[in-house]
Amino acid sequence: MAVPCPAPGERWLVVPRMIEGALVAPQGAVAIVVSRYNESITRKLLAGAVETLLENGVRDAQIDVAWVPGAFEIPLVAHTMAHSGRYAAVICLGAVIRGETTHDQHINRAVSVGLGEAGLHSGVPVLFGVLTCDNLEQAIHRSGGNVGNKGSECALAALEMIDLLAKLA
Ligand code: INI
Repeated sequence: MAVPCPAPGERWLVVPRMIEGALVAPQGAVAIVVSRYNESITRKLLAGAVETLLENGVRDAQIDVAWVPGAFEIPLVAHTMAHSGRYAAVICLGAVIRGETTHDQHINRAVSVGLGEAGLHSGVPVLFGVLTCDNLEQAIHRSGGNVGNKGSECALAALEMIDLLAKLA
């Protein structure tokens, strides 16, 4: 039997058990890996992530920030931090901007696969806050401009995932 999903505000006819993470401050520490390449953008992603964590009750002493040269280096450090047993989540921030060659495609593929594996193999949420843009304007819009701040978005996703995994444990 197909069970229709109600619109927001409508009642469910059946009530499955819903499990969701809440935006609560975690007990443990949160790691942030951020790349220096396109630093004018990545600093804004970092500010967005840190501000959002603090706004949600995370203390500054619970946040460790590791800087890497470029986005390509993020997965190794994310993998190391995720497997260290010291962090409840690893937020990864970077900005890859398309150039004249296919270099960006190789970086983006390596980063997305690497971060996915780091999360799955460690069991620790690894958040993908690496912008993959056609130009600088797109990156500006996504780092605190009119399309939000990907760092802030990842911070919220990190808190939600930490709480969800705790509930599933
Ligand atoms: N790194 C980035 O983070 N963003 C980019 O746009 C970028 N581009 O365009 O080249 C970039 N390159 C550096 C790369 O991530 C490595 O740091 C470098 O290749 C050394 O491994």
